[in-house]
Amino acid sequence: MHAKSPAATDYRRVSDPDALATALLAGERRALARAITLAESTRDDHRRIAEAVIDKVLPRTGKAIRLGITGTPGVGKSTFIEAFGRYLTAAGKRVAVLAVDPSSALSGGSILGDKTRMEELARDPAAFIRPSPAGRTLGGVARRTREAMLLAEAAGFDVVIIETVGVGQSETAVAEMVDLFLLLLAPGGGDELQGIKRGIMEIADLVVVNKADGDLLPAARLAATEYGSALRLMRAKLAFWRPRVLLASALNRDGLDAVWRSVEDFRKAAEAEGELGRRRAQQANTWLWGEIREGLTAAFRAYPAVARALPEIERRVAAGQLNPAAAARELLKRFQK
Ligand SMILES: Nc1nc2c(ncn2[C@@H]2O[C@H](COP(=O)(O)OP(=O)(O)OP(=O)(O)O)[C@@H](O)[C@H]2O)c(=O)[nH]1
Ligand SMILES: [Mg+2]
Repeated sequence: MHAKSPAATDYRRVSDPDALATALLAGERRALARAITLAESTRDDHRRIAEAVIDKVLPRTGKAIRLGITGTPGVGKSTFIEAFGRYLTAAGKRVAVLAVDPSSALSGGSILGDKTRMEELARDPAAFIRPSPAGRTLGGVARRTREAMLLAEAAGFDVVIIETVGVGQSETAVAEMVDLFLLLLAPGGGDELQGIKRGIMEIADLVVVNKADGDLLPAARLAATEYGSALRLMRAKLAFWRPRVLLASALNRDGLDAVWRSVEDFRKAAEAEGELGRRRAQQANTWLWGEIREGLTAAFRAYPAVARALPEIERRVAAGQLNPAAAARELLKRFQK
């Protein structure tokens, strides 16, 4: 498939937006990897190239199904994504897997870093796996993941899976960039034991109880029933969709087609209602304002008259000597001059 010409190019060095965009649109995975690396870079010149590439390919984005997957450590995310990813590529789809994990910068590790559990998918020519970008803020990590998602779509991936660990704030960030959100659970334990926050249940469009195999099968069935009742008691997030609870075994690769059918049902229902377009328009607006906030904050901090006064003002606010609202007004006045 990747015959002569792409192999002749070392995309790790390519910095011409036109060349990168062309190769990316042709589905060249190394060009995609390079474009994402540039988007993740902290260097301004790199980011400018990435932005130019994104500008060029933007009309070719938006066709993929964007799927968020979350679950607490050990529930089987890696195993499930490998199994589900292989199921999809066997069905002729191209699958990109990205991760949002702001904690990885601190721990040094990264979800999806454990390639061991996704060996097959990592070697699959129809799949593309990218670990979470390093970054100190969730905002920064989320922005880079959004850009990686657009780039992957332009490169022709039909399904973009965004993985996150179901323990922090990252689910909300992921919910703001996907079409549907899948919560992976393990049998038994109850939600407290599984460390699941109610808020995560509320944003789930699909709940999959994994490990429904062997000795765990009865417990998985019970958990599915319990979560089904819990979901029925919550107010519906969407008028056109009732969250579903499914059973699966990532290990035995069971139940994957039912998961995919639900994803497709969701998408069809959302499209019929015009909801998919609305959701994405809303997400684009949220993204726009996130960027504006980040850009303004950076400009504000760098502004000399602000930068000079900031340490002392922050100190006095912290010491309770200065009202934060008044302090902010004072700093904003300096910025506006
Ligand atoms: N019985 C059974 N075990 C499973 C299944 N899926 C995953 N496991 C096992 O559960 C353990 C954790 O699986 P992972 O896929 O690494 O889970 P994870 O959610 O990616 O974990 P973290 O990356 O630590 O967050 C492994 O020992 C898997 O073999 C399943 O469907 N059935
Ligand atoms: Mg994992």
